[in-house]
Amino acid sequence: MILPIITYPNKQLKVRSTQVTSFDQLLHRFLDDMYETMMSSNGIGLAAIQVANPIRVLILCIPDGEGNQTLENRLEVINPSISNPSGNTLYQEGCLSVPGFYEDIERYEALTLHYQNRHGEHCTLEADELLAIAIQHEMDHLEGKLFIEKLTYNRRKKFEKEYKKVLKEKK
Ligand code: Y12
Ligand code: CO
Repeated sequence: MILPIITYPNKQLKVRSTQVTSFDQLLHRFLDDMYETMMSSNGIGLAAIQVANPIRVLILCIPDGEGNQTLENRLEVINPSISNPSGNTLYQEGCLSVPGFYEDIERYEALTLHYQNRHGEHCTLEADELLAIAIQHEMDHLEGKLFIEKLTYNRRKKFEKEYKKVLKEKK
């Protein structure tokens, strides 16, 4: 089932998500719905709060070298934390909850991700490049943070002006 994605400035996006404790069929169905929703919107990452569910869940599907998003690359991340962050990198980020806006954001270049899978099993993953960036972007959502909050004061002002226009055109 495709779920509606909530967009900025919806205040729900500011909510801090809570830990998952049940790894049951309801969660599995929700993960499948998140995947369908993300793929149908041409996304590569989605956090549960973006579909109005404030739980510590995110999904990713990073395109392969040919630009294809395959099931093998589908990653379901529950109750994540990171360790060993290293380096810095700039990448032009976009977000399904801030449609039409892309901006260079600085992130760690590499990190170790600790998380649980849909069965509650504890997993570890070494991430770099786009995967590391996407993990950080999605984990910010779990804290109620959007990438636009990382913009400089002037860039943020410009964004607010541009975004207002986008919202007006949509009406
Ligand atoms: C690097 C940077 C950001 C992330 C987080 C995941 N972000 C996305 O998946 C964003 C996808 C996106 C897709 C859009 O739709 C189309 O391109 C058709 C889009 O649309 C518009 O802006 C109109 C915006 C964002 C991971 C890694
Ligand atoms: Co996002």
